[in-house]
Amino acid sequence: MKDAKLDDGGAPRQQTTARTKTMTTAQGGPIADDQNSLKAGPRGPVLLEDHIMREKIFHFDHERIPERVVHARGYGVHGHFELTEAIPELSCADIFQRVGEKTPTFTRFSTVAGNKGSFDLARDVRGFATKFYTQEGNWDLVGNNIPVFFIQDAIKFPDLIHSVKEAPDRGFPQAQSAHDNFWDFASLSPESVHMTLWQMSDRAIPRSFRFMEGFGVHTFRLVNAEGKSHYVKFHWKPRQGLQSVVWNEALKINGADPDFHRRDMWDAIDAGDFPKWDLGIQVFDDEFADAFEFDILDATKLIPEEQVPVRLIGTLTLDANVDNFFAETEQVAFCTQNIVRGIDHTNDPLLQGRNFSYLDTQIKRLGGPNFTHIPINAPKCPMHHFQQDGHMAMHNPRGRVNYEPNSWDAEPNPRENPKIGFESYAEPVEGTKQRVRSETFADHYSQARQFWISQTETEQRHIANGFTFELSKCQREDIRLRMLSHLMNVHDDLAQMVAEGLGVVDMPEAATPARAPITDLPPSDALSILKNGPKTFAGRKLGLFIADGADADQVAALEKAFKDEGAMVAIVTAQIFGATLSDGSTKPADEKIDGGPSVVFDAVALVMPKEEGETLALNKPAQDFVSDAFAHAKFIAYSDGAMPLFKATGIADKIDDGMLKLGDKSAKDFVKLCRGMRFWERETKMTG
Ligand code: HDE
Repeated sequence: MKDAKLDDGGAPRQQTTARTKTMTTAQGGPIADDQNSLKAGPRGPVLLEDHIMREKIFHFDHERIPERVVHARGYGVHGHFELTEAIPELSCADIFQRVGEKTPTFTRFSTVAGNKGSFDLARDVRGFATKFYTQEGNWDLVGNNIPVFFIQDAIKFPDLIHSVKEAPDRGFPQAQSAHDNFWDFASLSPESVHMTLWQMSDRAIPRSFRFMEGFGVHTFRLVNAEGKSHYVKFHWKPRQGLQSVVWNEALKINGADPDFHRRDMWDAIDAGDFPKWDLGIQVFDDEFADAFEFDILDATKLIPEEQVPVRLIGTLTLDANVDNFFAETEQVAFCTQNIVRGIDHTNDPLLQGRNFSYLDTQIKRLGGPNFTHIPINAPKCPMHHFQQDGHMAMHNPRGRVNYEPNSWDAEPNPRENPKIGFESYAEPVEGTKQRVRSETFADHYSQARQFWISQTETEQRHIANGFTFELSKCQREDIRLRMLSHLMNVHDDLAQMVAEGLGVVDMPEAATPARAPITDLPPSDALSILKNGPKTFAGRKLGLFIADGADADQVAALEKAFKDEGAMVAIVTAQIFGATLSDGSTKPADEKIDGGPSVVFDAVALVMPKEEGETLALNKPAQDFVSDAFAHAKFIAYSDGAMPLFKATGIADKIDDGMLKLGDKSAKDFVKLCRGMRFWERETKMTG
């Protein structure tokens, strides 16, 4: 409604209705006019006395808090964890005791390198951090979507992050590792070679947060009521299956929809399609640890699932979007030190460093030690302690007792409780004080090779292309060659493919390994995305491009078949008002063609009469819709009328088994085809 006061400078403002509330200052004083500042006359200076304007602008000036130094761009969602298998024999953690019990959670997904306003589909590791509000305190599992890390010792973390983030002199490149500084650091730190293979793989360009795994990365401990400990690695297995996009697609998605991942999560939850992950544990003892080829304290190594199977013990369901992004997603503070009785740390030097870093960074980021008073961070179980005061103290104890021991018996007067209190695992520790790296951490290539040989050909091609792309962005040849010298120790095929991609004629000498790689580690299927893809098209999205005169039956059949599968369908047209179908009905559009390019869909269908196909053949966004879907190996259904568009984009004579002609085949046949996600065969016929 138009504001009367703005127009006539004094007429009464619109009446408040039962659903609106009187606007007030932060001090609670009702506000009569929020449009005009207090002035000395209509054209006179604004008066400093205007406490309403000053308060409003002062608050606005202080809206921002420092963004996270890493993982600045993220997206948080509420959910719950339900225990499906109790493990009292392994851990006395309260959360692991009663099958069927639900524990509330908050999960934040993130990219690592980009700033808060960067795009979602950067080639990057994704954070996967979950806070469990257990009845015995908060447990934060602060993991990533990749099970290994770049470095072995936390003291290298600032260097790693400085190298990948924008250069300090020029302030770019942003949200990407494709530059000299990162590859300089990586190639001078052979311990990061294994992780770079994961980072160059499609794991680093997930289709959605919903379709990726999560890993606690480090080895932790589970400790039972008798104080007995087992080692554990935590895994999140998505019920939705694994899926990624291709690199050329990622580049285009970032332009078409920089919020692609957060929008996907919001939309799925909003539609009631709640994503689920199973919590898996790999449990092992000292005997296994001693016999294992690598050091279980080395975060650049994983334990193949074939060697220690993943046991599923519970399910995480994400079922509610936040009410307020800042209050929840921005202010949530994960700390690896937040563990509960029954879970403990190990001597992994990366984990030990993290335990210092997270608490420290939260104090700066959230302005003081009372960030645990912010609702998203506060435990949901009772808590009593003598911590007091400080900035923004919200929970202030009553009464005179604020120290321990004391002889008062007034309530509340918290006391220690050895029966249920946290106890560190009684690990015998002894050693000489020295600044060293254990020799057991020295093998940097064997698991990189194992990762490589575990991939399908398509995935290997993508990894080699990833290295080629990134190293091609390095201006210094010596950096490119130094990285290549490491890849030569991983696998000849990889080194050759990258060398060819870069146009290297004289291969460098292979890097000298600190320890000879093991070359006979067997492949592990669990490391491949394509071997662990979804079995249905559920949760995916079809882009249905239609034009005036489109066959109403074909459109309806496609919509029905995909909805029955549990997939979403977005209608795309040349104009946002939609299209008039063959039966005279109007089909409203979800996207105009240039706002809904095929890169934001998992599969596409084109239904249009020939005349419209001819007009659209001259439309650049329509051409891109078709040629990108084809190049990105997507399944394509089409009516005859789309042929002029196919001709204009050069694919009319390349019709393949990933394309289905409606009429000859049904919408249901197309759904079946789409369950394969991509028609990878097509990719082998393309270069670049
Ligand atoms: Fe983090 N990391 N990290 N990290 N990390 C942060 O804490 C740090 C590491 C991870 O959604 C920071 O609250 C060090 C591994 C996630 O809010 C900071 C080291 C893994 C998130 C920090 C690591 C992670 C962070 C920045 C090397 C996977 C986002 C803001 C020893 C297991 C959490 C913050 C969220 C965030 C430090 C390495 C995961 C600075 C020193 C390995 C998912 O404290």
